[in-house]
Amino acid sequence: MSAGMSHSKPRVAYFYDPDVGNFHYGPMHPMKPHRLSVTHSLVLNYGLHKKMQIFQPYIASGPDMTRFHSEEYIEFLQKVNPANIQSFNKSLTHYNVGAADCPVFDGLYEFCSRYTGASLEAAEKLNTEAADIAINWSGGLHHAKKFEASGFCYVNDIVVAILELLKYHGRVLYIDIDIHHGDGVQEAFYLTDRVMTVSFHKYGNFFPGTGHMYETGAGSGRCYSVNIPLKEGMDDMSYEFVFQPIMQKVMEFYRPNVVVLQCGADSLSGDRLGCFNLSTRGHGKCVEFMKKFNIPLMLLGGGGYTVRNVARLWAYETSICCEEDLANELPYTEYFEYFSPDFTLHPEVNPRMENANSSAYLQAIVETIERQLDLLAGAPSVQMHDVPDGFHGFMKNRPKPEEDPDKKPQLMDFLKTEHNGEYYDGESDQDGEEEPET
Ligand code: EL8
Ligand code: ZN
Repeated sequence: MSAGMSHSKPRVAYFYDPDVGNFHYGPMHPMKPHRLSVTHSLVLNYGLHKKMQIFQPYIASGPDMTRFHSEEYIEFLQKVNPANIQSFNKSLTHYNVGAADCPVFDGLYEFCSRYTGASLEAAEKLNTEAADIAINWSGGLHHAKKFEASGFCYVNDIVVAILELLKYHGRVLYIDIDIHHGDGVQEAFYLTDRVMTVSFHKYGNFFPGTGHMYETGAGSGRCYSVNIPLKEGMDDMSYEFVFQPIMQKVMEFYRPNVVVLQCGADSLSGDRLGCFNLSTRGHGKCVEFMKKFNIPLMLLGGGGYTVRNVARLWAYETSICCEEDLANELPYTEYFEYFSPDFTLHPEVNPRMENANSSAYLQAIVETIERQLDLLAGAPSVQMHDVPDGFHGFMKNRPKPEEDPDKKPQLMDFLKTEHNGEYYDGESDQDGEEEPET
């Protein structure tokens, strides 16, 4: 970051597409892109737009997406729509689209282009050192796989953005604090030491069923996937107890050149689909902790199904990046009634919620993970290779960064080429949870 010796505030690039909140997964569906409009209204009415650069983001193309996803899958997403769905029966099943979790809705492909384009341009801002922190709350859709949709996620904007970061950064650290395991990102980079993935999540009878602490990577990626499986009821103190020592050790041992933090808001107390008990301040402490390392940082959204709390959290975490204190009394916005009856930024957590994570359990997890990290024989010696020409196709007319042979590695040799479940137990333990109270 450009802080240098005298403490200057980090340069924040914030991406917001005014149309992205108008897409709709369908009646009753818990994923509501409208939450992004509510978030943005708080950001504006707190005056945070004066403290950062706001960009209407690039709209990703098919070729941008097929840097990770298969061409057949992206072509399918481009073609399918509610009017022609009946002529895609086989493909719908094949690509896991059309059922309750990943429905076909009006503008589906356009929605994917917008949230993915924002994450891609956020990566470009960090690559060209035009910003110290880049924020895209519409991104963070961490379940999407190379060949299929999963868990409300169709295109994995995180993987696409990390591939862009790898053009100029030897080592990328991905951290996931969504309550669900970041399986799509872990799978994409499971075989490489160029990306370390660290996921804190609910594990046990919970979607997607992966994320056991013994999923540690394979081949060149052995030890570079880190999973912290947690039980229901995680509160601020417990979360800090595991997050800070583990991330401190990861930073010392892996020495990443850039950090991507998925800030899924479904780990907050009271989330419609979640079962943790974090406060906005407790969740935000993870952002504060990672920001302190003064390494280029990308913040992405993710899950989050109690809309008023998603907006509160992401507005608050935007303020942390801008180093601006926000009053607990919310400013008036067109969505003011969402925040009744308290109209405050920091809602109370559930004082009666039991924390199933005992101190002994958490201590054992930290010790196990620290032993895994001790196996890291220092930061990987990352050989830089020329990037194949095709990777400069993104935003062609943008100035190409100066040609620096030390900055452009080979990207594709580590992507999982097989879509196989060999590292997982095959079927994810799709939880049989009842549909939440609406
Ligand atoms: C629920 C899977 C979890 O409700 C997806 O849980 C997590 C995505 C995430 C739930 C529901 C779930 N799906 N990742 O945050 O970080 C297990 N799906 C659901 C879908 C449609 C729906 C209601 C629930 O609306 C209906 F189709 F019923 F109208
Ligand atoms: Zn989630």
